[in-house]
Amino acid sequence: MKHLVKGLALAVLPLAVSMAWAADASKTNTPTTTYLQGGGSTLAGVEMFQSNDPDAPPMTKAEFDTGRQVYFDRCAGCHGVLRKGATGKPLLPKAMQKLGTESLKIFINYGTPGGMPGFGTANEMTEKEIEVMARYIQQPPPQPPEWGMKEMKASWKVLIPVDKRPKKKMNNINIDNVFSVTLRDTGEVALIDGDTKKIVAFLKTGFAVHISRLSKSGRYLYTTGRDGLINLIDLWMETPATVATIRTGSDARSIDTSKFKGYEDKYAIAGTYWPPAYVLMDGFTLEPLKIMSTRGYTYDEQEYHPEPRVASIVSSHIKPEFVVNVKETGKVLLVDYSDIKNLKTTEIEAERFLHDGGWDASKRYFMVAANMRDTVSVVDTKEGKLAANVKVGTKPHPGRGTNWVDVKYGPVWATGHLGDDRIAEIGTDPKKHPKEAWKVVRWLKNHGSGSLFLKTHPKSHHLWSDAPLNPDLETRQSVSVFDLKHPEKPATVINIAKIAGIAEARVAHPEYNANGDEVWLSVWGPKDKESAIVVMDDKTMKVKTVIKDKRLITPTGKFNVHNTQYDVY
Ligand code: DHE
Repeated sequence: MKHLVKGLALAVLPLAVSMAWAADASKTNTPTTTYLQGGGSTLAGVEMFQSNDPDAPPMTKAEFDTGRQVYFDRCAGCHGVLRKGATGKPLLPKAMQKLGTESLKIFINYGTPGGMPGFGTANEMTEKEIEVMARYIQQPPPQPPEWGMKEMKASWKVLIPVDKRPKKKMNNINIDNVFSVTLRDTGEVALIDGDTKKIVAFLKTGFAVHISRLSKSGRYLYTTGRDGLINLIDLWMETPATVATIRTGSDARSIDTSKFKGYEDKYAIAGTYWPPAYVLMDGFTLEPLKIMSTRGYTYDEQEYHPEPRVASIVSSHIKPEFVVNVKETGKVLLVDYSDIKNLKTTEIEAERFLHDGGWDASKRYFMVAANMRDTVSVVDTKEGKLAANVKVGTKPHPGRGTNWVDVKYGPVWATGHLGDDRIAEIGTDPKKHPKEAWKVVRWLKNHGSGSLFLKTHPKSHHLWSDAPLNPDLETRQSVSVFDLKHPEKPATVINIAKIAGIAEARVAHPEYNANGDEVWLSVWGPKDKESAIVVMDDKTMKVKTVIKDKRLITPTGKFNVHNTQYDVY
């Protein structure tokens, strides 16, 4: 049986990667699911879903609705709303029908060697839900509604107008060292004072907030939920609170704000997975100003793609530009916000499928992972063109990556990988180190594959790297710490979950404090069990504090105000 699973998986879905294993299980625990768990139905007298594909297996309307919700929560991030594939393989009806319900159930239950989790073996889906999903993906994908200016304006709320906000900082918090922590499964962020380690506020946000970003001034914090809900949080208030919200679409991952001189805090930009677009907004109120679709042609095959999703966005410090990465077309857009009525964009052919990335230390070059092509694309934002496509390891996943000066090769930016246990150091100084520029100059060995994030800091000579998606428990609970003065030495491996005294958790997303002498790590437990944040002393690699609170549920990303504001990583 094991062989059959492996064989099928290798043949059909070898590259599918999903991180949706952590999706909110309660979302599927609807009355519909309870009905589904109740066992098979004879379907007599049950309202059926009217599929327009005669070859698709029958489903009741209730089963179809469950399938749609589960697909959105757990599958769409990797396979796409229209199922044309990206990080995961395409799941188009004809190919799925060819495989048939029984084979599909095996994939969903056991996962694939390429990285798709076993939703059955991990207790993420019941047997009945797996059976429903196996039939659901043989149906033509339903297209969610569009979301234009009318819908955005209707969703837009200014809770505290600009003239009613404080004129100066009203609290005693050192906001430079506040951490905004994603509480993935409660739809909240926790703001934690990095000096005192006390929780300042829990703020309601969108569903499974993806990232937090800071305005240039450091006063405003922006979050985006996977459901497209943006929160604008004012850190100057006595207790920091949300002052405006808007829904920019129904599926989203990215947000940033204008950082060029003269435009500080003026504009915000949010990218959406659905509808595939980005929207420019007033930075102080979130009023939507302009929506730009990203539908179009892939850079290489010049095939029309109906769903080119906006992945990472960064904000230039050297030009009035946002860098917008379009996943499925493999294009990087430099969006000039100096005149948004006559918007100019530079469209750069990079690689597919663009995902996450960050600046090199000079903040001229943007480094972005095209994870399914094992490539890091380097964009020269000064010249407005592609500097290089660098081949790295299997499925690079840098987060924003991290920068340091290699003892031999000069300035480098680095990424870890989902698909192997190496960290690739890429030379980033074409002036002083032209031979090393845009080449992998050194490989470091992480304690395992399944790495998502890594960090060092200009004041540190340590590099911290996680492996939260590794199948081995001990590995995903641990981090590697490298001594960058001696890169030839193996890393020190520390089990962070053990330090927190939490058995059932994975450890993710190292983030430095503003001073660069502490590293914060998320001990990310299941949503009904304990989680924690562990604060490590960077120099001694010993624990400083374990932050626990019963409201600290499923912490994942952590964003230090200072480091995020100035793009220090
Ligand atoms: Fe992320 C960054 C997309 C799953 C935690 N993630 C990003 C970015 C994108 C993205 C496009 C870059 C945003 C930017 O910089 O503007 N992530 C996706 C997905 O499509 C995917 C694979 C599946 C999904 O359905 O969302 C996915 N991501 C996850 C998780 O399961 C993680 C581990 C836990 C969670 O909170 O959901 C996760 N992603 C993060 C974090 C960042 C991120 C913490 C920001 C890293 C940083 O330091 O900037």
